[in-house]
Amino acid sequence: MTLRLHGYWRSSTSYRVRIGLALKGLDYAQSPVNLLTGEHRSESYRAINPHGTVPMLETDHRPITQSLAILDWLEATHPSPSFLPDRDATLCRELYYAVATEQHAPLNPSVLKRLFGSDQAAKEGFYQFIVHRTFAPVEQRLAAHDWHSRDLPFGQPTLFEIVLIPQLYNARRWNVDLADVPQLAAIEAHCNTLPAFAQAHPNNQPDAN
Ligand SMILES: N[C@@H](CCC(=O)N[C@@H](CS)C(=O)NCC(=O)O)C(=O)O
Repeated sequence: MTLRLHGYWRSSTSYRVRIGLALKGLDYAQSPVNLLTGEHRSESYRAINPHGTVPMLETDHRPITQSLAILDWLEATHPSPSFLPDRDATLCRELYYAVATEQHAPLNPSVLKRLFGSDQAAKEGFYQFIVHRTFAPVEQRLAAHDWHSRDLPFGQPTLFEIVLIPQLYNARRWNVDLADVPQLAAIEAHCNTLPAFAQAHPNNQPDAN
């Protein structure tokens, strides 16, 4: 199978997919799409991906857009190791849906620009508000959860970590104070020691600068 990922090094949704591909042990080529110069809005890119977003994964059959659909496809076509735990899969889904949908969507650069123009302070304030609104309840759910292992709430990397780690990376870039989410910070520290997460890290991508 030939796979080609169209993504951007700092895009958190591209980062999700890179972690997923690495956890499944899959090789893939990369075609960087520069979000800063607007390559994702070009006619040629939109002809294949009308959403005009990254990531997009080209497969032998058809291109797939939307990071969660790509991760679902990876799970369906390469079931082992699974992205979901045997136990507590519903809690795992609850947590990753919260981070992926409630946190990521309103923090997209195009949304921030539309709301706040070039007012960086207003963007940062909004960013910090949205991050805390999502992370605080996730942290509480984790405190009440019987962790499957010392380092990971579900005993293995799951869709929760795949979605969480890129959002923590972004939160740090936006100067969000993460002192009140120590469990999330500990999960991040652990994941960053794992080869799949290190390989997928933005700094290790061909278009990183
Ligand atoms: N729901 C989509 C969101 C994709 C998305 O918003 N990607 C961002 C980068 S993280 C993007 O391409 N933004 C371009 C823009 O906002 O113009 C997914 O999960 O793939």
